[in-house]
This record gives sequence, C-alpha cells and structure tokens, in this order.
Amino acid sequence: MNTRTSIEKIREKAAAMRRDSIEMGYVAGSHGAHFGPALSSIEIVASLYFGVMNHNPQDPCMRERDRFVMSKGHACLSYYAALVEAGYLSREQMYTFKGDNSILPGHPSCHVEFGLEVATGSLGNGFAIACGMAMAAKIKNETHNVYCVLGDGECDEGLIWEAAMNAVKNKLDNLIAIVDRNSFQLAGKTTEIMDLDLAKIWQAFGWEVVIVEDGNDVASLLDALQAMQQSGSGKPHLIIAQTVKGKGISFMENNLGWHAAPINREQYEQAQSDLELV
Ligand SMILES: Cc1ncc(C[n+]2csc(CCOP(=O)(O)OP(=O)(O)O)c2C)c(N)n1
Repeated sequence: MNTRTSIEKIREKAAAMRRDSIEMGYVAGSHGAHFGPALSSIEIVASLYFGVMNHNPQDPCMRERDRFVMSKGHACLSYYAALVEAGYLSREQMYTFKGDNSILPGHPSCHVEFGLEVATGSLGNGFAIACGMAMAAKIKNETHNVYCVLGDGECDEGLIWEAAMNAVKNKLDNLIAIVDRNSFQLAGKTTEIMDLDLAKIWQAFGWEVVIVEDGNDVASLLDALQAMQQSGSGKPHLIIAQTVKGKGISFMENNLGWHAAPINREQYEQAQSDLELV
C-alpha cells in the first residue's frame, strides 16, 4: 500500500469512526456521552490503529502487539469506534454502549480479548500505567511500543509528572504519548484553568516533543508518529496534537456544553447531516 492510499484509507476509517461515535452516543439516550472529547481524538486514534500500530484483531492477545492506552478514558467513543472498525468488536456490541452488562461502559474497562487493554477514566492513571507497560517491555526485552492518548487538561494532574519523570529516568523510548490538545477541559478553556506551555514543560522534563499544528489531519499525524518511531533520541516521545473539541459536528465544535451531554433526535439528525460533509 503506498502512502497516499493509506492516508485515504485512514481518513475513511476516521469518517466511519465519527459516525459510529454519534451512533453510540445516541443509543446511550439520557445517559449522554462525552462527544466533544471523543471527536477531537478521532484522527489520532485512527492514525494509530490503521496507520501505525502493529496489532491483529484475529489475535488480540498477540504477545508482540503494540499497546494502546486511552488515558483520557472519558473519550472512549473514539477508542470503541476504532475497535469496531478494526474488527475487535461487532456492531451488535457497539450498540450496547452504556447498557446494562455491556463491556462498553462510559469509561473503558479491561477486556484484552476485545482489544480493551487497560481500564481508564481517573485522569493521569492511564498514562502512569502506559509508562509501566513500556518499562515492563524494556525489562523483558520485548520490542513493541506503547501508545498513550492523554488530554491537555489531564496534564494538570500531578501523577502525569511523576510518571513523566520516571519514563525519562528509565529511558522509555518505546513510549509514544499523544496529547489531544483541544484547548478545553471540563469546566472551561485550558488557558483559563491552568495556562501551561506544554511543549516547554515536557521538554524540560526530558521528553522529545513534536507539535502537530493540525491534529485532525491524518497526514500530519502520520509524519509525526513515524518521526517518533524512527527517532534515535533514546527519550520517551510526546506529540502535542492541536485539535478541535467536537470536531466534525457543527454545533459541538469548540462548545463546552458538548463536553458530555445527551443528544436528542433532532441533534442526532443534524449530526448525521453534518457528517455527510466531513
Ligand atoms: C482524577 C480525575 N479528576 C477529575 C475527573 C473528571 N473529569 C473528567 S473529564 C475532565 C476534563 C478533562 O479535560 P482534558 O484532559 O482536556 O480532556 P478533554 O475532555 O478536553 O478531551 C475531568 C476533569 C476525572 N475523570 N479524573
């Protein structure tokens, strides 16, 4: 497959994942869903699952698989949608989102046989676990990588920085973290709540940092991910992907009200019509 074909294919997967995310959020009914945080991360997760990671839906527990951790676990819709599009989860399972006894609750639980690697939701924890997984791979002389998606608001958590220091100390160059920099968190803009120069801080902690100006552009994400994979810096890697919260749905984009909310029939139909244009 040449690069252009693969970019096109990943874009198609991303479009399907966006549709799946809206479907799941709609079946959740009055429980609502974290639409905004999931939609900003669609291209990041699609690029990982369909362009970068070594994994096999036919053999989900394959020892040498690259590991994926959705540290901002509330954005699970994009994660579940990738697993549906990759073939780990059936569409029937997809439509159980947030239902009783579903394996797809509002924050991911651990079902490795369905590609659900780590239970996350308490911000900071997933990233620390990802650091531990990368460390374990080093100890066991295993060559897989660990990929971890975290939120920009999540970087306010102290645990992130404890784990970040540990990753540098242990030279975890098999760890690639991607910050979904959508510039919003739960209760406001990240600049208003904790105005951090993330690139400077992560670099100061000893990480190799790349900024992707358009983190909803698959080609730019692939360039950054491949550069990190091939880098011989010996440092853990961080990509800051500047994204749009609620990306792709007109009334959700940059709208804090859609951090988490139920979607009604009229809004669902509007979202579907928006997606024809994406
Ligand atoms: C330890 C912890 N504290 C608080 C929360 C509640 N919470 C859920 S989402 C969220 C905001 C996260 O913002 P960000 O990381 O920027 O992700 P985004 O939703 O913008 O994608 C918060 C504070 C949590 N899940 N875990």
